[in-house]
Amino acid sequence: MSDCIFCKIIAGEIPAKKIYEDDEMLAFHDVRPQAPVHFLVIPKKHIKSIMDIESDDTALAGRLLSKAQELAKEQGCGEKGARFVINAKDHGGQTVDHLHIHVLGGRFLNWPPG
Ligand code: DGP
Repeated sequence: MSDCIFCKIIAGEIPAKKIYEDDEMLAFHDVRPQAPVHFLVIPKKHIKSIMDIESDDTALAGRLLSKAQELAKEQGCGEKGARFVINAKDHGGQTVDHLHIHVLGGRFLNWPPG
């Protein structure tokens, strides 16, 4: 989508610190990190939110989750763990309307988030 920040990152129109890329997904560091490790895993397909995933997208969603886990381990979170977050729509605190998994780690994270 032409007005989507994450689609612009995928297209290379906005720079990002990428940590992984393949034909269907991209992972990059969050511009406003909330923990020593904070990156996002996104599909290249523009899906607005987890609320908009359709049956054709479920295998892709599984691969996004699997890659998030793999990258979390690569970023040093394998032993102590990490938090995997998907904000959805207004009440979920989603600010960028392109599906993304936050992966946060490198410090203890309180729960509930508030
Ligand atoms: P959410 O609130 O779940 O929609 O989180 C969106 C995240 O995206 C937020 O933590 C900041 C991050 N973000 C927004 N714009 C950019 C950008 O241009 N580059 C990068 N790397 N991250 C961005």
